[in-house]
Amino acid sequence: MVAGMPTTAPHTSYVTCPLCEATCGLAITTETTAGGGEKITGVRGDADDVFSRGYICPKGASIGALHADPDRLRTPLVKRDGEWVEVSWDEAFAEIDARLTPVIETYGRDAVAVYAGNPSVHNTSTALYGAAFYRTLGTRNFYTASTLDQIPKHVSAGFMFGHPLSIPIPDVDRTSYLLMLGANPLVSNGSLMTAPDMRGRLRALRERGGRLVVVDPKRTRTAEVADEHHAIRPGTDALLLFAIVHTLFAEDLVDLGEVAEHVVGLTEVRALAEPFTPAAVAGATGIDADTVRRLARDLAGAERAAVYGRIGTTTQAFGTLASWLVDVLNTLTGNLDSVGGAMFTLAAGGQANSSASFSAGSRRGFRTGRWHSRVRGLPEVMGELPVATLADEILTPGDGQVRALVTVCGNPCLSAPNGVRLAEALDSLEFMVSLDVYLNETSRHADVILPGPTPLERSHYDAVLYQLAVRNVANWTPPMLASDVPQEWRTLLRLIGVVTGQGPDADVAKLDDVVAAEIARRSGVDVALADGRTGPERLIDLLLRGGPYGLTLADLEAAPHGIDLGPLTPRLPDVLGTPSGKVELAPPEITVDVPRLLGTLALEVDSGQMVLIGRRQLGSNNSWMHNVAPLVRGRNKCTAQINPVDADRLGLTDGVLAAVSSRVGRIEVPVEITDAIRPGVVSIPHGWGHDLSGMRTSVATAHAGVNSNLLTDESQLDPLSGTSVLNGIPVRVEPVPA
Ligand SMILES: Nc1nc2c(c(=O)[nH]1)N[C@H]1C(S)=C(S)[C@@H](COP(=O)(O)OP(=O)(O)OC[C@H]3O[C@@H](n4cnc5c(=O)[nH]c(N)nc54)[C@H](O)[C@@H]3O)O[C@H]1N2
Ligand SMILES: Nc1nc2c(c(=O)[nH]1)N[C@H]1C(S)=C(S)[C@@H](COP(=O)(O)OP(=O)(O)OC[C@H]3O[C@@H](n4cnc5c(=O)[nH]c(N)nc54)[C@H](O)[C@@H]3O)O[C@H]1N2
Ligand code: SF4
Ligand SMILES: [Mo]
Repeated sequence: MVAGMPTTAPHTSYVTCPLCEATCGLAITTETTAGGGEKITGVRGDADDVFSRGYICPKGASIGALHADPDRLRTPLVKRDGEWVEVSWDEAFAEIDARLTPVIETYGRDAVAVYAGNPSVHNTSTALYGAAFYRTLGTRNFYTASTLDQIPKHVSAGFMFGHPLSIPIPDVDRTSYLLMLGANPLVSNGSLMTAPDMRGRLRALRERGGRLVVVDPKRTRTAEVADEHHAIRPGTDALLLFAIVHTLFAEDLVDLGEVAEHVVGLTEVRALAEPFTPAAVAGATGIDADTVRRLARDLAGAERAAVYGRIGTTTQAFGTLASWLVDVLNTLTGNLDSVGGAMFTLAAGGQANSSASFSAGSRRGFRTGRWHSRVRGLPEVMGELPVATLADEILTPGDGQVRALVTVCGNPCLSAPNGVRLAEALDSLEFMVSLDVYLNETSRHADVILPGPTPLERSHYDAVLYQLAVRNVANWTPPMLASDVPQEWRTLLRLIGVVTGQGPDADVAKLDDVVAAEIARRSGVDVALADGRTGPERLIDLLLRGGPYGLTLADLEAAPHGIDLGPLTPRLPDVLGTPSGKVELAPPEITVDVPRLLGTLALEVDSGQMVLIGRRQLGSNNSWMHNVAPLVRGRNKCTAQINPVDADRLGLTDGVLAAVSSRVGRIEVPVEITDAIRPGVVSIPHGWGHDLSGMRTSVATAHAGVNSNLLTDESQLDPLSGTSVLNGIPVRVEPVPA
């Protein structure tokens, strides 16, 4: 027998893919090698998964390659005299204690900033224990990828429904009309809408006679399977949505249906919509008045309809207004909380809006601006400050300056605006620690890097994303493979030990008890019910026990393909957490921004001005999966897509390098001419630009691409949410001089 050859029969494990929001079930086969190791021999979609029914995407199919990536860190690294040294976990924590503790003692907790990135939500350890760490650290300098993403939707949900996670989800499986703006789920696999196999779900919608309407400056894959596509000018969705609202009132099409008695603010909305006539917005949006009126009539006339907006509507200048208007439309057309409309998920555990204290009527509503950022005076939202101002807080001297940073699953040097300035800021810190699995664009600036196990080496329960699912489901994944890398919940508990002055080797079991007791208290259950379990297993068991279905972890352990808890059901008024107990259709905290939108109507549209938008790609996961060889194979995917009309005008041909410049930066990127993109718009994907020095990402570096965020302007934010404007950035596009 040759070493490495399989020696035992294949074994199949069923795991929930943690790589995006779709929560697909995977069936992964392994064989034991002669060396005693486990070798992955196949990854398929789990045909028996109650939610995904066998669906899988290229990223999920590459989870074995991700797991086996030789560049992945397995040992802590400490930078000594500019060189990375592999150290033991004890040495790493000794270093952290020696350098972080003095910062806290000298400058206080706010001098330590945290940046939590996207995968921290998809990782049960970092989602649950990260929250405990951030709370314990108690810094006001808390930053996450949410201010590059969905926080406008939290703000609108918070003020309208009383809790930022009470987000209405399109009931795609039962709707007959879906108006989708700024989303491309056929590539992204859906967001703020946990729904594996969107292609299948949208096909089913059309097969039952329903209609899909896509609003996007690009004819995306999703637009291609739609009944209608409207190529809107970037950044103008709030105008379009307001004009639809206007039309509903003007043509007497408003009908709130069952929820009427629970809604206040109708007359205010009507008055606010007054100036936004279809004709008034046509010039700015590029969508003519007749089309807007027809969209309003179709939406109102559909038996069951849902309006849904995503990245293109949140990471833009009017992100909160657009997010709010999406749900204003759902309400005005009688589709809020209605079957086939936009409904509230009832998750099996961990959902604030179904928790014991919520049901007991402690409805404090939602607030922002409880504190402000020191340098730019930007309001706090959900305990966070805008990532766009992190560099300011580090670089600007004075009382309250950020001196140390902890990153958790984040790569802001590529994902946030102006990565060059942020990199400079990170280099000026007294201390930085990255919980990360790669030595990459961000972690290369750290003093200590703490890795974690691969997705196949840890347990998984999607406590967050099941709260946003199009069906009520629950699925538990035990660790599939053993790991010599400590679980990240242990690492985070050790960090809690450091920041609470217990030193580098605090009693992790005791700290875990404290976290569990807190979760039990909030879930309204006795912590002893989960006796015999520790770590995330115990927390999930407690959350499930406190949840509305009374499940236990044992129930999920007995159901490797998941438990289907049924379609969404109406939840009004119980789901509401507003002080009034009503749906606030015109919250003053949101409508205060309407005059700014109104101001854009008077602006002259400059048809020669190019604007930049982003796009997602099937094989990418923001910045970090470009080191997985099967995903970056083939032609360069980091291109600037422009319309043939613009290419002609600007003297660009397919494949040549274009120089794209904005107020803050300039990049050179190959041109891809396509009539799928609206004239006047250039689309460049984010997450590329892996050609920096000092990294350990050999595959990504060989497929570097360029960082589109060198063009995004950190001064441009949606004021209500602090979210960066990543779509609709004015740019110049020209040939690179030979
Ligand atoms: N221009 C533009 N910019 C954008 C966007 C856009 O549309 N356009 N999109 C924005 C959006 S929506 C988002 S969410 C952000 C994402 O922003 P980030 O979350 O900052 O970036 P990611 O690329 O997701 O980087 C994730 C990091 O986590 C690490 N990681 C992965 N798995 C694990 C793990 O299990 N444990 C640990 N400890 N680390 C892990 C990776 O190595 C990587 O360093 O980007 C934003 N930036
Ligand atoms: N394969 C893959 N899947 C992913 C990710 C990934 O990087 N790769 N990232 C994950 C993450 S973190 C997130 S947040 C989700 C995001 O999920 P989606 O929101 O579905 O993401 P995108 O595919 O970027 O779709 C955004 C669309 O908005 C359009 N757009 C840009 N500007 C505007 C505008 O002003 N108005 C309108 N109406 N449209 C506009 C763009 O052309 C694009 O088609 O995807 C997740 N899934
Ligand atoms: S769609 Fe998302 S959850 Fe499903 S296999 Fe792909 S990456 Fe994994
Ligand atoms: Mo995101």
